[in-house]
Amino acid sequence: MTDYKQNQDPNSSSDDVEVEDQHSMPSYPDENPPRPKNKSLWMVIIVPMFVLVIGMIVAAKFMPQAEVKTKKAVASMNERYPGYTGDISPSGTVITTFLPQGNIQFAYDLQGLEPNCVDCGIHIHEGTTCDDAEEVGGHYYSVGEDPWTSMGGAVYNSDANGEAAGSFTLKSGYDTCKENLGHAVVAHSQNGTRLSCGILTAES
Ligand SMILES: [Cu+2]
Repeated sequence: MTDYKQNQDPNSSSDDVEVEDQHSMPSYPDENPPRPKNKSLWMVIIVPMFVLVIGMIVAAKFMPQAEVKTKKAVASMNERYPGYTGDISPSGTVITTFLPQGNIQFAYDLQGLEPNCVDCGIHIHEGTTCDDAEEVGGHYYSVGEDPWTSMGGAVYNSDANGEAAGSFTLKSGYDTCKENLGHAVVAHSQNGTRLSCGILTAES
């Protein structure tokens, strides 16, 4: 019987060569860094900041309008034009509204006018008084051509009872309430005579 002895030769180990191949440098991917943190920084800070700035710009655009309390001015037309001694005694109210597009909406509700006055004038004048005819002046505008004309639509038409109610819209160039406050509104007769006068005041 052959006794097989296990060959346990310690020198026979051929795995003795240790592979010291860990010299390869850890590679740093410098060329295309993914930078995930920077990207989220954009999303978290820059984008909301951008939205905030846009929001503030939009808000600022609407702020001046909110700052002006009133966009309407009213005039009581009960006073006779200074120096007018005729027998027409108009009364009533004018309401001017200053629209965002730079237009003035001019609404009137008048009584005591000449009956059946056709395309009779009613205007905002330069003057800021109804006490002195010399100071009421001409029409109040800054655009090239006078808009306070029948062509411009600045008229009223009264009925058989001498009443007139309606409105027209025009552009005078003075499109804010502030610019118009204190100015005189004048209602004219069919022949252009200045009949009544009222000062534009802020609507309460
Ligand atoms: Cu006039």
